[in-house]
Amino acid sequence: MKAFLRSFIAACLGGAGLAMLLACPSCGAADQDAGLQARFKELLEQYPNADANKDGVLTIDEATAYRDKMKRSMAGDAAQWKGNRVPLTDSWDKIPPQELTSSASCRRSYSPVIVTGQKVSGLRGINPKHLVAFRFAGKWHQIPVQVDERAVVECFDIYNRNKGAARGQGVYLLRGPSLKNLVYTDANTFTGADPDAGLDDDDEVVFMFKDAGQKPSQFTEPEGVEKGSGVEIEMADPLTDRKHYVYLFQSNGKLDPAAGRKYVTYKFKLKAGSYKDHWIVGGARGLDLRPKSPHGYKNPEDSNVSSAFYTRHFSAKVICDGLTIKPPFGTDVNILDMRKVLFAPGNSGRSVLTFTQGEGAIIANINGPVRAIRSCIGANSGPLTQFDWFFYERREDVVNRLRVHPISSVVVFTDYSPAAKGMTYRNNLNPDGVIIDGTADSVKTGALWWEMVYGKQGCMAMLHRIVTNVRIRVTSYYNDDKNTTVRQVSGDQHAYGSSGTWIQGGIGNTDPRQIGALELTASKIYFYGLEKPTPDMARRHLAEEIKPLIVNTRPAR
Ligand SMILES: [Ca+2]
Ligand SMILES: [Ca+2]
Ligand SMILES: [Ca+2]
Ligand SMILES: [Ca+2]
Repeated sequence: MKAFLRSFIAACLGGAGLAMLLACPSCGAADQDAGLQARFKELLEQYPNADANKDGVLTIDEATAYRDKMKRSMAGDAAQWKGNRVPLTDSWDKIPPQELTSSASCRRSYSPVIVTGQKVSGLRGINPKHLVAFRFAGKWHQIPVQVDERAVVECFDIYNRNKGAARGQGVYLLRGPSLKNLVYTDANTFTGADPDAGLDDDDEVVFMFKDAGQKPSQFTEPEGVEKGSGVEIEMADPLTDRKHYVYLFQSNGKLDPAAGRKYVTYKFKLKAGSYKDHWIVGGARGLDLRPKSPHGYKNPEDSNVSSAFYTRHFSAKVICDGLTIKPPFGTDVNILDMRKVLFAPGNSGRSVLTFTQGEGAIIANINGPVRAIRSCIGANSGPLTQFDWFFYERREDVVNRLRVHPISSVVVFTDYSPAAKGMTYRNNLNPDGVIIDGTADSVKTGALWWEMVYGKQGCMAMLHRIVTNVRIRVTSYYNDDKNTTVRQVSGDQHAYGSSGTWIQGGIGNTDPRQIGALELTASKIYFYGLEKPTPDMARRHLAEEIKPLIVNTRPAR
């Protein structure tokens, strides 16, 4: 069974190539054809095992034999993973109640409130730059608000319809329109601006919960807003039974929606220059699929996110290699080696390196004032796989949407840097914690709800969530060993507190280009700068997320 899976996965490392191989005609005479020869050369690069006698040349007989073997594998797989579908489940529904703290400590001060345009229909159609927000506390105070426009966009368009895109190792270009997807829009990427320039139903309005206030006993409009435009947002907190209010208005055009604040700043910097002029969608000559240093990254970046509490750094599409926590909660040193994604620890088949070097695009870059968004697409043979980051003042949400042919497993983890030495690592299975010091620890593994790291370098809590209709087995990964023998694949040679979620058990097809595709979305939420680095603090954040605010909207009067 294991050997079978391994061979199947090895074959499936190239979904598009495999389709090509399966379509490969056993055409004896046509091997003189130059186009066919080029195709065989490409197949050989993707499937070195197909070269049965290892002479470096893929013959038609070898390709045909390999194709037939793969066809048998695929048929076996379909039968094996037929029962892979289960009802859509949210891992948070399985968390035992004792993992959640009492409501008394509930504050939600790190978190945003997001409402769609549909919920504020009284403001539908207004210029998003004219949306302003207020809280009432004895009098009106303007608070920062942001509209993030969205639209249903064909992913092939996000890839600029592959204009000028070259093939190459690990590059799996879409062959045409593939998936219409609700995404954040951006005039500076090939996604483009929202075709509906006004505030419409699928756009999002976002502000911070900490900026909410009371309901005024007598409603009068604040200065600078259009008469009768007000919408009351009522937020009922099921953990405290208290109600909180924010009021949205259409401004007369003279108010700044940011209210003079900037909770987070995101500077997307593609080293080559502007995105639309310089981003390489497909392969690039001379670049390795697994570059040994950042100098080999395709589309190198020096992109930064920063708030009063933390910074993040990206060196390329999904290469996140910087995280600092600012004083007084930290020392602003980079505690991150790299955020990693692998089929399994030590397996270099696919990683953030190959995802970066393969086909890819940025869906949208959005820069504050309330939040920043970095939305990317492309993961080799999963060209529709999507990686979204949402950055708030002291919270970050990372959302990974898997859209790929069947894979055996995936591990998503944080590998800390040597500068994280001395920090304590805890999670729901190991609440007493272990020290990140490059010396092995004994930790219990299993499904993760929360993790936490803290030390003088900084402190943060992390929550994990998986929503899927795939029958999976979820466990955790932990490796703290500066002289580890586990191949590190990306980043430096050491494993410092490598920790995260490991999804096993065989993940059936999640590529929506195939009929009956399954779904799997894995998210991680970071909270930066904790008042107390105790398990209760993590449980408090978890309780707040599991019991979200109940948001109601109505005309303000
Ligand atoms: Ca829209
Ligand atoms: Ca719009
Ligand atoms: Ca240790
Ligand atoms: Ca490392």
